[in-house]
Amino acid sequence: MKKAFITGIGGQDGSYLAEHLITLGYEVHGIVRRNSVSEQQQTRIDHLTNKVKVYYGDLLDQSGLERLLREIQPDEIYNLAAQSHVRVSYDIPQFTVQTNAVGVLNILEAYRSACPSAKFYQASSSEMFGSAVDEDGFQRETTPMRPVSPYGCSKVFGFNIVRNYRHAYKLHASNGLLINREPPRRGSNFVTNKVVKTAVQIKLGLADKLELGNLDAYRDWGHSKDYVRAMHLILQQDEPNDWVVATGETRSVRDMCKYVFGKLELNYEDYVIQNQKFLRPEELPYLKGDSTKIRTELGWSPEYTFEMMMDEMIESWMYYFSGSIK
Ligand code: F7E
Repeated sequence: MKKAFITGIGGQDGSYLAEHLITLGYEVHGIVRRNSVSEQQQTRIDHLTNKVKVYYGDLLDQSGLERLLREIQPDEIYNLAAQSHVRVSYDIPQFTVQTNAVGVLNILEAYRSACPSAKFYQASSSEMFGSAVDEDGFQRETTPMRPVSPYGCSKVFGFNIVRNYRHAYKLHASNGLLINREPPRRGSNFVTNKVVKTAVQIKLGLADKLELGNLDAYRDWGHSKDYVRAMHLILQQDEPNDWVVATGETRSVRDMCKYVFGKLELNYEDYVIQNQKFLRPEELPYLKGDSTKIRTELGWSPEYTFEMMMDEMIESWMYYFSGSIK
């Protein structure tokens, strides 16, 4: 039985990845950060309680990571833990950089010392491309990195230190450069779930407006379940590498509002207003990933369309607020 160790197992990708690995027969271990409301730490993995081994851990606590890796001796390590909110990275820039940059170095050091023959996956991000777009409108493995947030800058360090350790210490350490992943388990302060949750509340008479930031930002939105399959696939290769994982389609926040409100037989223009507080000091205006490399070399492709994913989120919030699927 293969063993996997997941940092950020309580997050959206971590929880879907744990489910995926369990179905493949893995023994799954993971860490969650301690906070004062313990019920909130494992809500996304409550249904896996007897199937995963969860420990307290933190990317900033290298000795704790090293001890766990030494005890568990995993075959695969997935580093998904991060301060993952881009706008919030402006509020807590030092914590973001400590966790997302120095934290990667910490787990790499623990891995190198405790179980160097394991394979390592780093959750890199399309935010690393920032304002750089190739002439054909896509971002791909060769696109320059010009991040536009403390989050993006911290992820660039994580990406590069993984490559550095791969070459310097001959470690099987890979980067997945993932574009936005949006399942129903997404935090509701990210735009997709915020739009769907509030639109459903409006439909049910529980809210009367939706306050957003920039409606004209374009993103390439895929489903986390498709992306965790890619993470696992990346670690099944003989050689480590870097891979962009994306749907290749882009839509604006406005397009998404139009779709979600339309599905609920509402006109988004009657409810959506802009609030300055959701604007970012510097915005990444446009994202569209080219995942040709992983599609052609590893045979990955997404199963969810944008519409399937948004419909799933609408159903999930409908069920949450009204107890029935309408
Ligand atoms: O914003 C705009 C906002 O916060 C998407 C993370 O997983 O993907 C994610 O980062 C867009 C931005 O995700 C609101 O300005 C408008 O242009 O859902 P988001 P993100 O910043 O793209 C990347 C790949 C990651 O790696 C990150 O970890 O939507 N937007 N109005 C808004 N965004 C939010 N959150 N809230 C609004 O009210």
